[in-house]
This record gives sequence, C-alpha cells and structure tokens, in this order.
Amino acid sequence: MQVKAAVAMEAGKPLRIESVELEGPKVGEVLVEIKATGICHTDAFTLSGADPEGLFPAILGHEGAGVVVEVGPEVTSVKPGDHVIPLYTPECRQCEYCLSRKTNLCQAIRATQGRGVMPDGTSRFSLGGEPLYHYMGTSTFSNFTVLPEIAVAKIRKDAPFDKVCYIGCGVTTGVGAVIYTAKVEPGANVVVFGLGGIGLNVIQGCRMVGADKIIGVDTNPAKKVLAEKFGMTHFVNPKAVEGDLVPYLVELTKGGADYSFECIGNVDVMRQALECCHKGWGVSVIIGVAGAGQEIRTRPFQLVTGRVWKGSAFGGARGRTDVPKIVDWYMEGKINIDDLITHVLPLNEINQAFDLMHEGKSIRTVVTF
Ligand code: NAD
Ligand code: AHE
Ligand code: ZN
Repeated sequence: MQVKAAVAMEAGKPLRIESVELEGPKVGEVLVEIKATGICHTDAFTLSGADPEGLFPAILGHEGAGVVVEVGPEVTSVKPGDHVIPLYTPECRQCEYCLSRKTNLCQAIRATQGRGVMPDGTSRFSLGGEPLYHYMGTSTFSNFTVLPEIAVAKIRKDAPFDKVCYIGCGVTTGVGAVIYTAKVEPGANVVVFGLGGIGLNVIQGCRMVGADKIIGVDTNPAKKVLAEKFGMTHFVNPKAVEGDLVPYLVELTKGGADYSFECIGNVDVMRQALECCHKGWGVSVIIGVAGAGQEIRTRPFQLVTGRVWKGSAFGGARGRTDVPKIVDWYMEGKINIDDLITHVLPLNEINQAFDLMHEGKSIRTVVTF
C-alpha cells in the first residue's frame, strides 16, 4: 500500500514528505495506522548524524499511538481495531532478559532493530523501489507502519491518541526512571538536570512518589514556570551560579542529592549529576543519550565513597505490562500530559517540530495524521 511518511534521506537534512510503499505484515507482525506521534530529542539526535546506529534513508519516529488494521499469521495478542502504542523496547516475555526480571531490555529483536530492519532481516518500506530503513523498530513518522506483535502495547480505547502517544517514550522514560529504575522514596532530595520533555516527567514522577526537595537545573530560565507547575521546588540556572555548580547543589541539598537524573545527553553534566549526589548512598541515573565517541569521566573515589552510577532506558518499564497502566494513570488524572504538549502540527510541517525543539520553544510537539 502507499503511505504518507516523513523520510530522513541523509543526516543533517530536513525530513522529506513522500508517498512510500509499505508491504503488509508477515508472520508475527501487525499493521498499525498511526494517529499521532511525538517528536523526541532522540529523533533529532539520530537525524543529526551523532547516533552510531543511525542509518539513512530511514523513517524515524518512536513515540506513536494508533490502531491495528491488519495482523499477520500467528499473531494472537492483538486484533484489528485494537488501540496500541508502539514499543521501541519490546516485551517478548520469553527471552533470557525478560525472564531474568532484572531488566526491561528485551533482546528478542534488538539486533534487527539496530540494523533498521524487521526481525526477518528485510524492510517493509521502500521508495522508488529502494528499501528504506526502519528506526528503533517503530518508524512512527508514517501514517501506517508495521511492527512485531511483541512491540505493541494494547491500550484502552477511550485514551486520546494525540496525548497518549507521548507515553510511547517521554512520559514513561521520565516517570519510569523515578519509580522503576531509581525507586525514589518519599522524603528524598532529588536533582534533575535538563527540564525538557524527559526532565519534566522525572519531576512529575518525583512529586508522585512524595520526594521532598525537587531541584531542577536548566540553562534556559524559560523552563522554570512549567517545571514548578509539575512539582519542582527549587530552580538552578548553572549560568547564574557563582563558582562551581556541584558544591552549590551539595549545599542546597544539605549534603548531596539522594537521587539525581541527567536528562540532557551532555557527558560533562553527567559528571556533575554523579558528583552532586550524597556520599555513601546517592544514586545518579543517566537518561540522556550522548553521541558517538563521547565518554563519561569521574574520579573512581566518587564511587568508592558510595555514590552509584546507573542508566535507564524507557524508564525501566516493561512495555506491554506497564504502558497500559501508565495510560490509565493519565486517564485517571494522576499524571499531567496535556500541559507538556506545547505544539500540534500536521505531518507536512514536521520539520518545524525540530526547529521548535532546537530553539528551546517546545516541550513536546505532536504530529497528528
Ligand atoms: P529536550 O531538548 O526537550 O530537553 C533538554 C533540556 O536540557 C532543555 O530544557 C535544555 O535547555 C537543557 N539543557 C541543555 N544543555 C544544558 C546544560 N548544559 N545544563 C542544563 N540544562 C541544559 O530533550 P528531551 O526530549 O527531554 O531529551 C533529553 C535527553 O534524553 C536526550 O538526550 C534524549 O535523547 C534522551 N532520551 C533518553 C531516553 C532513554 O530511554 N534513556 C528516552 C528519551 C530521551
Ligand atoms: N543508538 C544509540 C543509543 C540510543 C539509545 O540509548 N536509545 C535509548 C532510547 S532513547 C529514546 O528516546 C534506548 O532504549 N537504549 C537501549 C537500547 O537498547 O537501544 C547508540 O549510542 O548506539
Ligand atoms: Zn524518545
């Protein structure tokens, strides 16, 4: 079938709106009509050329929601008409990783996801007879996409696509990093670096679990008002701090943060996030994604003296199990998504979403089809 997609032809160039050929679902796959997709900083990261796994030409996008329109042979868990959120972190419930109960990083299809193809090693998308790469196994910048059955979470039908698409990445990543990865406890003091689409969800997760001080750090002071609405108790602009930021944050938290979260993708900030943690027990969670060749550094003494460095992908959430619950939380008013969706655009204007992000003007832009 012919579908309408935004194609990343090469790194660093705007996306091109094209009519693309999409093959139907094969064994274990489903065809989904995408109704809405968010634009995450990771899409911009890959488009920039900094992603070691970045492949071109490709159909990017990993924060979608839509409706199953057709299922391939042997699909049992979803049927046409079901509402779903595509999962870049699938959940097969059978691989060593899923069965370990120690991680959400299902590896059933990770290798082919990274190579931009479906599990059988081929692409379903093509343009002018040439294959296009899939992205993160999701490719939501298209009004139809094909996904493995294990990479969709079935959600309730009354949830609005143009809001819950954000649960496909940003909301789950931020809230999940607090509750599943760090397991922040009531009364904890927390520092959140980067108050964008991820950091604000970390902040609302911290408020949900009853954290005490929730300190937000961002070089853009325009982020302060919304962050306060989501639960931030103190704002720090590193540019306005005299002297080093780390001792300033240690003083503000009376000895160091119990938890910190890096939501930017800056390796120097990752070091600050670790070093502002409390001696003996502070845990720093890296969420931000850094480009090819970048490395983190600290004195080993920071770890010897009890600080812990962790990472979190998709908030540690198990997609098919946890995503439907997070959709319920939104529908029950337990989490706020509406105020984070600052812009809505049609697919034809998707490049504006990247401009708004780079200019620091948006939190999330959602494209509706
Ligand atoms: P965003 O662009 O919306 O937000 C980034 C924020 O960081 C902005 O508010 C910006 O002003 C601030 N910032 C930039 N440099 C700073 C600095 N030196 N000090 C303080 N603040 C600074 O991005 P986002 O969508 O929130 O994504 C954040 C990061 O998380 C990206 O690296 C993205 O790729 C990554 N990410 C990771 C996962 C995961 O599963 N680990 C999921 C989604 C996104
Ligand atoms: N391809 C990059 C890494 C990108 C990355 O870390 N992706 C996160 C999700 S970001 C969503 O916005 C993730 O899930 N990572 C775990 C995984 O298996 O990819 C690189 O550096 O090669
Ligand atoms: Zn994302």
